[in-house]
Amino acid sequence: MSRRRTSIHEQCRPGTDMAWRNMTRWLAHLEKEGELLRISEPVDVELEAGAIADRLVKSGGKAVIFEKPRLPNGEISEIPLAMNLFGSHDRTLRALGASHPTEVGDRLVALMKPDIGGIVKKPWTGLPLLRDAISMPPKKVWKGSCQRVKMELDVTKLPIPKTWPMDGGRYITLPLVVTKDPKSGEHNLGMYRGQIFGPKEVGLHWQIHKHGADHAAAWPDGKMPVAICIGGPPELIFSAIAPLPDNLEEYMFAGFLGKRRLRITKALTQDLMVPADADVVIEGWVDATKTRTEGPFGDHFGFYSLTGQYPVLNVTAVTRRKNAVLPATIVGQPPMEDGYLGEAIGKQFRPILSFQHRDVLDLHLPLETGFHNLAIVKSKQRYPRQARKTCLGLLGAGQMMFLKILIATDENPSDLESLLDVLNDRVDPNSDITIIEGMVSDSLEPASTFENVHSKLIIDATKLVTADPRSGDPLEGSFVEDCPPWRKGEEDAPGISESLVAEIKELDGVEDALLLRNSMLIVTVEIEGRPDPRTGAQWPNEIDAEAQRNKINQLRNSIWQLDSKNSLRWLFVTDNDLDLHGEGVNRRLLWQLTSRFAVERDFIVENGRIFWDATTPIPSNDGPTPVRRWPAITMHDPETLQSIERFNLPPWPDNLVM
Ligand SMILES: [Mn+2]
Repeated sequence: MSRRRTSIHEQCRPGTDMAWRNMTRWLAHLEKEGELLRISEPVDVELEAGAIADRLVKSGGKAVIFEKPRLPNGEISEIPLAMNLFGSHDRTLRALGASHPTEVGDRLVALMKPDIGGIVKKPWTGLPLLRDAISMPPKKVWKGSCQRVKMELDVTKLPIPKTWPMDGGRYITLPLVVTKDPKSGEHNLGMYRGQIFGPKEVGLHWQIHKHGADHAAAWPDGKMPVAICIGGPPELIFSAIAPLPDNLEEYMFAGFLGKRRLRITKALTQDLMVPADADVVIEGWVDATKTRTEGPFGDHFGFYSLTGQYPVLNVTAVTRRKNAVLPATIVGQPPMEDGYLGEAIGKQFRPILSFQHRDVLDLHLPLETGFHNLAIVKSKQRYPRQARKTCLGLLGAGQMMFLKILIATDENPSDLESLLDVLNDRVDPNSDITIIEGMVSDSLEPASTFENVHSKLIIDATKLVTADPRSGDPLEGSFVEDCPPWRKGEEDAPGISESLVAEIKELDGVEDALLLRNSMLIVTVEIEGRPDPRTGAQWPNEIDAEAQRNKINQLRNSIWQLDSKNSLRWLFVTDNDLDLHGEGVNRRLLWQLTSRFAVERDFIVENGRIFWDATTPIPSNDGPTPVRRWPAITMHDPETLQSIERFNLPPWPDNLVM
């Protein structure tokens, strides 16, 4: 590499061989491209900044830098706050230093390929090889720019936002949490939100499934060193959220992404190495045996994640770069910035996924469903039921263990219309549905019957291959399995008529109905005592819950009765807060039908028909399956929405809930 000094702008061209190296360069690039909104008048870090960022991301707008973030005590922070830095497809791609959506994954696969013969024979050798392939050890430097300014021991002075009105406090939303393995000393970088409890205390929300929690569980008694780094080059932020195997260090991956060894330096008060170019570093220790109530927090499913017990970081140093900027994000009802981040990461890792799961041809995790609720999988389908096997394999791949619904298709998985077609034409409820009970779920999944445990639904909407027993062309010595002709593609799939839909609309309790395809109906209802979207429901209400169950059952039975030919194969019921004929209804449908729904409670197959209840469940103990406390939906206060009108912002899109 040439040592010639180049100007910042020269270094900031997207798609070149350059890494961003620090946050300043990324911001300079955004500014040059006209994608950075500077707000120089004071903006409250509590609620205002988040609402502005939300409006910008929802309208496909610019990144924003708040030059004078106003702290809750009225002081102006000495550090600017930056939000929506990655809030579009194109911006995430450039932040990754990539010029096309699978560049990173292609580079990784290329590194692994020399031994491709061995991997095909012994696929389990792939992971260590991935680690060897990325032989980019971080580079230790004596002085990190992240330690240039030593700050007062008071994290409340940082411009950390509170993004939603019912949040338990202010949260670090893009934290890079550094932990290390007590035995090997290997470092991990993970993104676990940090709740500001006080000047020297930060809550650490590492979920039980995360690598940081694994380190904590292995830590011997005593003070475990932990650092929360904020900012730094985008490649560092991406490496913290990338779905890396536990044996691949994020520091190495950051070097790989940036095509240059990551600079790290010794923390000042803890035995840890931290990224030298982070904007802010909060050092401290954790007693892994002690916890405190953390939450609630308006989260990426569009719900407040409820309170839970999590460990606390006891702060021993706060340092920063000279021109530090503190990046933050807001999560909530999609589309949100984390959706774009997740989508970009998903695409970039697709080649690796296909390398390890060789039957996966394509995969779509719609950002409208918060990623973990739904995966649409296009699989190789050479032998009978191969797609089902592929789906099961995916459930073992990293974060995909959290998926609730998997749909296998032969069509383009990103095309929602074609998805509806195949669900209508190629799903026989009697034989294309697989439910796996009692599996791992995300701690943030509110609909699951139990925290961290739920059932999974696999829907096989693929064409039948010739060797399938249903194809009618049995293999020697095998039998034919019953299969309706439409499932074989021999005739059009049966459905119901518009006049039947009109009759259904007249039924007691039906507010509105929409026929998505000829065998797929969605019905909205009013549920008395439904948890208020603004507050949620903490405690069981057995009377309302029973009335809800009765109403839904009655409705189901009446509709089934009207459809005497069993031609309605999909019946979805949801609350009447969804306008079935409004603009953008499909995106909202994806969110609503998957987020208020638990497979173990709300899914019934009877007489070749599927019933899917996506009404907000009322907490209850007495029903056939319990319903936990229900979280509030993230919504801005009317006063906040009013106060941000003083800025010249693009309008809210009109297909949103709030
Ligand atoms: Mn890790």
